[in-house]
Amino acid sequence: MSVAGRFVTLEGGEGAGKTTQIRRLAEALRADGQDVLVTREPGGSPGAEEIRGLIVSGEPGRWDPVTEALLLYAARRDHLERTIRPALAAGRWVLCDRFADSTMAYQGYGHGLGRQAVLDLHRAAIGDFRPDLTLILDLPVEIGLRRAAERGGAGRAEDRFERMGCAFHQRLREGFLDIARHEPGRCRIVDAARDPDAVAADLIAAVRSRFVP
Ligand code: T5A
Repeated sequence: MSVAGRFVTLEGGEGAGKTTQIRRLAEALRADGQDVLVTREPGGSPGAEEIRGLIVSGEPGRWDPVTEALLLYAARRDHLERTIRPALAAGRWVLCDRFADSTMAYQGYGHGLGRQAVLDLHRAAIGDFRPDLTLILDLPVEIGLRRAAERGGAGRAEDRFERMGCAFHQRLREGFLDIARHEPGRCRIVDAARDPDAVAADLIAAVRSRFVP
């Protein structure tokens, strides 16, 4: 495979399996000889991890949507400048558990901020920076929320978004699908309701087919 750094993001709703799958994808790419960094949002740099605590804990209505989006983009800029760009410049592959599409889906579609407001914020905070490839793990809302609950979702310190109700989660699922319709060249939708091995095989194949000549 190429030695150039690549930026690949995994996206999806609650309990979609991003954390499970990003580890497997990293293992497969390392076996291909790539130097891989796994990171996450919100977070991924010391400053952004501090901001994460403000975003993922507390009452669901703690922040209005604009404030929430500003916090997310403050964390994202720090993550980009301190972690992602240096790794890409060093030729590493960066696999990121959530990135800007989560803000579009959760705040733009889920909380009703709208596409244009999120696009404007994106441009102001990080310009035209975009992933090379985005893998969207899609599954019915009830399956994802059940998985998150079984893992110990409700009552966790970080369950603020899981408690936002089914209608919210349905809007953000539609939001992720709409993002893929707007950018079919960058986004791949993967059926995440299947067993982990089947999902992993699709994700690894999607990455190899996108980057291997
Ligand atoms: N947020 C984030 C925004 O609102 N806007 C933004 O811009 C950003 C970046 C934190 C929260 O922040 C919000 C969204 C989030 O609510 P997070 O830390 O990624 O983001 O939190 P979650 O998405 O809630 O992470 P989860 O851990 O719930 O989901 P994952 O990582 O998708 O799922 P995973 O791998 O932990 O799996 C969940 C459970 O399901 C099982 C696993 O073993 C685990 O128990 N599982 C499966 N079971 C059956 N079949 C499969 N295929 C399975 N895959 C996993």
